[in-house]
Amino acid sequence: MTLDASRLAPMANAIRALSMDAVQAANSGHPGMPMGMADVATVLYSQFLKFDPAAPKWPDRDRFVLSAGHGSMLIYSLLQLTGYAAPTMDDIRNFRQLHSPCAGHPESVELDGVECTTGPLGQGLAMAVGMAIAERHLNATFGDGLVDHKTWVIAGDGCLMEGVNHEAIGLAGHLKLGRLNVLWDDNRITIDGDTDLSTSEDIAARYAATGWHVTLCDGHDFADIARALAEAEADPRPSLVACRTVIGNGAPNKQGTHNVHGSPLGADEVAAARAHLGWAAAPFEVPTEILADWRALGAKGAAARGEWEKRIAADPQGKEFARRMAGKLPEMDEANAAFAAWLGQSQKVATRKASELALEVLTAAVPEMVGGSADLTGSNNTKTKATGPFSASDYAGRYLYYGIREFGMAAAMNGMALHGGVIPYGGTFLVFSDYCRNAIRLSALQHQRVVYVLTHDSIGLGEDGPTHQPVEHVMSLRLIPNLYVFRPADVIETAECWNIALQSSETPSVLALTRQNLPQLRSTGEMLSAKGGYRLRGATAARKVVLVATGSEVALACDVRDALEAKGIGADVVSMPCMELFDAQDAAYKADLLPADALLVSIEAGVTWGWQKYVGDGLTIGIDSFGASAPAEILFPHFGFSVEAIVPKIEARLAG
Ligand SMILES: Cc1ncc(C[n+]2csc(CCOP(=O)(O)OP(=O)(O)O)c2C)c(N)n1
Ligand SMILES: [Mg+2]
Repeated sequence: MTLDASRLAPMANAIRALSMDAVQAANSGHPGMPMGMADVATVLYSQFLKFDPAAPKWPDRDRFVLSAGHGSMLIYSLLQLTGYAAPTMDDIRNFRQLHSPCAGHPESVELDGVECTTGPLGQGLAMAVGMAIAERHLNATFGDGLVDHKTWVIAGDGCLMEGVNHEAIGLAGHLKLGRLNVLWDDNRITIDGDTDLSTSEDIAARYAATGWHVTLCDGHDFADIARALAEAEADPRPSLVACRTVIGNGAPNKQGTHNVHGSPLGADEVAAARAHLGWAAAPFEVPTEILADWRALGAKGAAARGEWEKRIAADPQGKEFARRMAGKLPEMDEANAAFAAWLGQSQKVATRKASELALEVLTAAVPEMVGGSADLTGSNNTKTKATGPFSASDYAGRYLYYGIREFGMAAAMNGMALHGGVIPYGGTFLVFSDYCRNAIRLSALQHQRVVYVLTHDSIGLGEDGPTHQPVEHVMSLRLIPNLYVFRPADVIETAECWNIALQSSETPSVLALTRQNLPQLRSTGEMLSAKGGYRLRGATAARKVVLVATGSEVALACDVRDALEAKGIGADVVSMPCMELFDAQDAAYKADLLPADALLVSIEAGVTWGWQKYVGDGLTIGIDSFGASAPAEILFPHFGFSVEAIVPKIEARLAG
């Protein structure tokens, strides 16, 4: 729909008015960005973006990501004006208030029209890269008839300045994700003031150097914006459109300054802006003709969606596409049978290897799994026969070489999961989870099924030393709400944890896996890991001790138990591959496993902090310092992880 400036200007002013009024009413928020980008957004929505407010989750819609999430009123305005069921005008009146879906920063779990949760600068754009990857992959798999959309991003100076931007655009440029278009709010202002306080980077040159197409426009000239967006759309490379804008455009006395970034304009300036813009309507009211133009624009997407509905109904792959987009797993009977057969074996492998064995089975059974690694494929054991490389020349591939870009990988995986139709998993060393921690947090906050394969999970990695040996990581990841942190003890638990991770469609998972080999401890039982913790060995003599361990320390706990039993001291071993799942069990189950009348002892090659909640004033065996460079067999006893060191401690406590 091509409207001339006389119609577009008042439409853009509706965004400006709603934004300044909502921020004013909340007495907090960011009016500058939505007012500055109102013109660009109006052109995007009126002439370029493919969307249907009546079907916010329509799979072939364009994805729009407001990476500059502080400008949330921009997207809330757009959703309301174009006719989405939510947010309502009342929701907007309650911007930033409890129970309004119009949170301070846009949240994908609050509003169907919000594609991803943004606010942590840089990550929206990086997630958009993942969305563009998913689009190309599904297009290569299902064809143009079902998958043919673009990804549009509005990003600010902050999004471009963050380190993750470098990772994200490097990946996008390399993969030639030409359907990704970033509209940069080039207003030269951030919170502290002018951007020349902190940067003198040639951003256009940087993007061009990573394989992007770069163009620019006057972000307040509708025709020029449309010209630049058309150029971006046509170029086969990912595009950056530098939209030269004035922050807070329309607020006559404050625009162009950092004062409009994150504070209400104030009653006087709001009145002055109304006069300046010729906006006579009361707060939260949009004049009928202007609203009609917006609604007409919203209604036009129904036709394209209708055509698509016809195509999917007629497509032989339509059902499979719908299954994947719904996030439903396929039949897993064969995979389950393969795993059941493992019980009868006695495989002594590292859990990273066990994960690879599980992945061989799972990636063959679940075609939507798309793997990858941040340049540690051979260490993370993430590549399987079923997953060929995903590249600019083969988007059907299911394995991403993310390069040394942990944060970029994690954010891309969030974008892929949010896009839908794929289940991303990716690997790096556990110790580098800190590099991508905020993206892991966003997986959890957004309820996304992303699986982090984090190997080399303790001092057990050996000679690489303390820089590579995680100590606090497993426990600190457990602090993140809605994240399953699995530390499986053997090949059987590893397969179980992988299965749980795949079945958990609203929760991301971390698999903390060993470099070193571990004996197979289980030959019976089905999906015991689903309870988070379970009794692996029962006491023979009268029970005095319960040893609770995870991962590589479960085998040690079994040895400690045997030594105690030989001395007539009865001891159980509880394997606890996932604290979060154990915590969800009922009180009776937990009390049965961790009885009050026994000495409770935790054994984990990580910080002891946190174990007290299970063992009370029992014993916590762990490592509360950094590790050291040496072979693993030397390090474990050196740090007290041996039968010889642990048994006397237990005996002393029992005696004392
Ligand atoms: C990772 C991260 N660091 C810091 C912030 C706090 N913050 C929010 S907006 C902003 C400035 C962003 O500047 P810009 O993107 O140019 O936005 P504009 O002022 O132009 O609206 C900062 C530092 C954040 N949201 N995320
Ligand atoms: Mg800025």
